[in-house]
Amino acid sequence: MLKGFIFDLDGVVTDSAKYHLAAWGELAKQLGITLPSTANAALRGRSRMDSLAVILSYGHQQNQYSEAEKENLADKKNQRYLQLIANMTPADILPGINQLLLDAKAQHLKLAIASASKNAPTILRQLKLFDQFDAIVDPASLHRGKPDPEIFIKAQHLLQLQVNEVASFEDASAGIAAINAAGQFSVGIGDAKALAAADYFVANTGLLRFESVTKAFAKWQSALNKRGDG
Ligand code: B16
Ligand code: MG
Repeated sequence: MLKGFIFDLDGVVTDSAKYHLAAWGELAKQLGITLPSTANAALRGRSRMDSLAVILSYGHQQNQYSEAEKENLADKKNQRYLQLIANMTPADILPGINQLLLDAKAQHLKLAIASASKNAPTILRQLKLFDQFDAIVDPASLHRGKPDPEIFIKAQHLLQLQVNEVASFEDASAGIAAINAAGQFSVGIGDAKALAAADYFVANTGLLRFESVTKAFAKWQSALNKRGDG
């Protein structure tokens, strides 16, 4: 039985990617690096330090800085990012998400956030959603990033639920891989090709319906039961 939803934040609850990209773009400019048009997709769901590595690689500068200097660069980007997200409001919640949360709450589902972002609590407060969630995984507590399943397993444990009792939502292919590796029901939102491995898919959050997700979950669950591993 479905008892919980686990959400990625950026690209699922809100579009913080545009602020990440703007802040990285400013840092890149200061370093004399031009970001390619593929940068947004490349940065999606990656940790802060992994994102910096991608930015530096665009300028062939990955070997030019000490670890301490890299920490400083990442910190500089984060300070700018914090300035940008300070302007976020509930209007920045992606379409369909408020209704989905309301419907899930009405059915007494527990809710968690599984985001790679250390700024997730700040963003949720800006969106006035912080109190809606029963658990927010602290990414600093993790050993491995997505596509490793660790963050989704942790969120499920924080909700005190079993693997066949949760549905997890992601916009990044590495996120869907992480959910699938955790053995959870995966909901992909965005690019059909990139998210082909998802158990259930919609092109954007505005198309998410609580009933459709629960129906697809029930189908997945009964297929698991038939196979004997549900
Ligand atoms: P921070 P998600 C991810 O969020 C973003 O997609 C990614 O671009 C960002 O680098 C990462 O969080 C870390 O964010 O610098 O705020 O700790 O998609 O996992 O919700
Ligand atoms: Mg995301």
